[in-house]
Amino acid sequence: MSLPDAFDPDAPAGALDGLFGLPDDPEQAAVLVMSVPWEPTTSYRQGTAHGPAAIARATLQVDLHDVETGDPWRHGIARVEAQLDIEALNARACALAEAVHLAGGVDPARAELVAAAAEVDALSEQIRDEVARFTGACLDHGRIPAIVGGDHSVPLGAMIAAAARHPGLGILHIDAHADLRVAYEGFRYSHASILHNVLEQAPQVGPVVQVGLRDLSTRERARLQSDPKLHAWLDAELGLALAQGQTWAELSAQILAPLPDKVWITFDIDGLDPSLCPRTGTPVPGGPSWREALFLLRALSSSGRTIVGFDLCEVAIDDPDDPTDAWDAIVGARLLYKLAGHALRTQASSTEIR
Ligand SMILES: [Mn+2]
Repeated sequence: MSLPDAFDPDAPAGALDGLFGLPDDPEQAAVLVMSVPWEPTTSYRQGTAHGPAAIARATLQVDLHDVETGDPWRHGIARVEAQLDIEALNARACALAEAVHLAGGVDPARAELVAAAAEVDALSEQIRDEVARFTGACLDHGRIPAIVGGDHSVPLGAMIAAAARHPGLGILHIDAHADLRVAYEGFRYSHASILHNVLEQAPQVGPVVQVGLRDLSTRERARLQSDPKLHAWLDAELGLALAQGQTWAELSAQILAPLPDKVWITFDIDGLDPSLCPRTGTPVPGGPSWREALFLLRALSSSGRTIVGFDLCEVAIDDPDDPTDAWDAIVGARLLYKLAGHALRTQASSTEIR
């Protein structure tokens, strides 16, 4: 797969171009991106449903040569439309969820809240199945699937589909939260439950490596200590090790050690230092810096493992019509390009990408 020779990677992107100013041609692209503007279970602060469109706009000012991964653009990065009207489903689900959020969760004595949460769960299963269909089709055709959320409930179907095709699949999960809650506010498919749901609904998933965790419930902490699939790196532990003189390179090697040959990356932007994502739904102080996160990705893509696909969730902006409200999307667009570049680096022939 390659672009026409006439394409100039240094030319300014036009407003009508696809992601990163590249032709939006899924037939010719190695990385296929599905936008999933979905956020009904966002419990604190909304705006991540604007994430995919804001990221897409911000990609137009990303330089296409990447000093770490080479020239990912040569392999093509194109959007694929969902077969569902996700915006309409999201509007419906958010309207249903609003009363639940206002009540602080589902009160079992209030039948209307129980019914609303059940309907949100059913809509969430439609999203899960559509994301699984897309991911499975990408993998079956030798492409790299990339899911852009939306809240962090979005990529459940992706990890189900990827694990079905790669039994034992490892998950690299970057997040401030463990996302191991058994439902949250009464929503089974909550952003706070994604890893619990992955472990429950994708039993073929192997080791799950979690990085940057700094906001845990008591039960989540207990599960981290008891579930043999989970390899969690609390941000406090990482900070302590760095303060005591361990290097990030040493820590990165230890972090990645449990991962098998095939890896899915699930990246919640709130895992990063919140100066990089101030508008995300549930920001928490601390977390890896930009450089640390990119080093970890580089260590992974240099390790001989294959990144089979990835998702990027929880990038949010407040006002999609305000061009100055773009910082989080700028970070998200650059992270999307880095993720694509590192995934390609593990799959493309070494003569093309070093
Ligand atoms: Mn999170």
